[in-house]
Amino acid sequence: MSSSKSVTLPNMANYWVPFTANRQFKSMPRLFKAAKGNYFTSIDDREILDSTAGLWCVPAGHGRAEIATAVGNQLMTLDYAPAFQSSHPLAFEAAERLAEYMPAGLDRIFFTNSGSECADTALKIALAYHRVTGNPLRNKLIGRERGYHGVNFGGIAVGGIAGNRKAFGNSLAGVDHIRHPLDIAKNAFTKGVPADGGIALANEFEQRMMTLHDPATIAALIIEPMQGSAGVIVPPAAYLKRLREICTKHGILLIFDEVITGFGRLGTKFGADYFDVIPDILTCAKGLTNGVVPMGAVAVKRDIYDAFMENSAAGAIELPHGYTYSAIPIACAAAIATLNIFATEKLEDRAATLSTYFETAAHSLKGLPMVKDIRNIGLVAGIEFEPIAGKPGALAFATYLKCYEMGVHVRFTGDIIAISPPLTIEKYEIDRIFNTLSDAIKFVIAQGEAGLDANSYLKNEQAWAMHNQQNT
Ligand code: PXG
Repeated sequence: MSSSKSVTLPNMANYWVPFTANRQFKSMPRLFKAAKGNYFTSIDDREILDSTAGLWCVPAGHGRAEIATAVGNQLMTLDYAPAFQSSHPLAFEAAERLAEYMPAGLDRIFFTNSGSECADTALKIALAYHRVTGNPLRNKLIGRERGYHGVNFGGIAVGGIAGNRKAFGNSLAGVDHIRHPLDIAKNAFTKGVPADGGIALANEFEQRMMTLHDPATIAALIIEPMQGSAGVIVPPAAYLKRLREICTKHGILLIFDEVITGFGRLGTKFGADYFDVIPDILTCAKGLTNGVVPMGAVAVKRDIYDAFMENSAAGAIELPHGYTYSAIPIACAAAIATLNIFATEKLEDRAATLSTYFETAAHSLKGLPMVKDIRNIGLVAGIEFEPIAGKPGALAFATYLKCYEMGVHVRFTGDIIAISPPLTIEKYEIDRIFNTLSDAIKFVIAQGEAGLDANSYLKNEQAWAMHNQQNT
C-alpha cells in the first residue's frame, strides 16, 4: 500500500521506551504530536479519542490553558528554589490547597514527583513513625496480590504483580501480601461494587497475617482502594471498612495508594470518600497536576506529623527524605491550577453523574466472544478476556492496536482492557469508545490466528506511510 502523505519519523534508536515492547513498537510506532480536550492528534494527523486520560493522569482533559498559563508564568518568575533548608511560598499554598481537598484529617503533605516515589515515601514514613514513637520492631510491610505501587524497590516489594518483580532480585525483607479481592467465579459481570464476601476476605488479613506475624511487628498495610493497573479490581462492599477496623485494632498504619483513584476517578474526590474509609496515609500523583508536570503527594494524618515534630531532637531533621524536585515551583503552580479547575467544574460530580451511563455502555459488551468479565466503578471499566493458551495478553494487545487504528486509544494489561477517560468525556464519546471496542473485539476474533498477530494492524494508509518510511 502506498500513500501520498509524508510523515517524518524521529530517529528511534536512542530512546528506550518504558513498559513497552520496544522492538514491536519501533517497527510500527504510535506517536502523538498534539492533544486538546479528549483527543490526541497522531503523528499521521489522525484524531484519536483518549479513552484512558493519558495514563489515567489527565482528568480535566488535554491542553488546559489555565494550567499552561500558570506554569508558564511561574517559569518566568521563579523557576527553581532549593527544596532542602529553603523553599518558596507556592509550596505552602499548594500543600494548603491539597489539604483542603483531602479527606478530613489528612492535612500534612509531603511532595514527591511520581506515584512510585509516593509509595516509597509512604512506606518510609510508616517505618520511621513507629521508630520515632518508640516501636522500632514494628517494621514489616504488608501489600496485596496484584497491587501496583509503582516501580521503585519499596513499591515493587509491596506490589503484587509478578512480572514487575521477578527480574529484579531479592526485593525487601519483611514483606508479606494479602489476597486480592477479585472473584470472577462468583462476581463476573457485577455492575459496580460486588455485594458479598467483603468482611470474610478482610478477616482473612487478621487470621492469616496475625498468625504468620506478630501483629505488633507490622508497620503498615498498603493497598489501592480500587486496583487499577492489575486490571480494574473493585473491592466488595464492607471490605475496606473492615480492613480499617483491623488496622486500628492492631496499631497498623493503613496506607491508601490513590494514584489512580484520586481526583474524581470514582465520582468522588478520593477512593477514601467513595468507600467512606479514612486511611492514616494517602498517596496521590497523576491527576494532581492533570498530568502536565510530574508531581506526587503523600498526605498524612496530623498526629503522624506531630509525632515526628514532638519526638525528634531539637534542631534535628525529623525525616531524612526528599527530592531535588519536591514541590518544584512549576509543579505547585500546575497543582493549584488543577485544583481550581476541579473546584470550578466539579469534575468529581460530573464523573458521578456520568457513571451510570458509562456502566451501561461498558456492560453492553457482555456476550461478545471471549469476554469473560466486565467490571466498573465511577469512570473506570475493565473488560477481561478468556486466556488463550500460550498467548497471554495477545487478544488484548491486538484489540488495543485495532482500536488505535479505528481512532480510539485504550489501555491493555495482560488479558484485560482498561477504560478510564478524562472526566470531561461526553456521552456520545462514551458510545464511541465502547462501540469501537465492540467492533475491534469482533474483528480481531473473526481473523483467527492472524487477528492475534500485532503485525496485522496499523494498516490504514497513513500508518503505512510511516511504516514504509521507516523501512526504506
Ligand atoms: N501507584 C498506583 C496505584 C499507580 O497506579 C503508581 C503508583 C506509580 O506512579 P508513577 O507516577 O511512578 O508511574 C501507579 C501508576 C496503567 C498504568 O495503564 C498505571 C500506572 C502507570 C502507568 C500505566 O494501568 N500507574
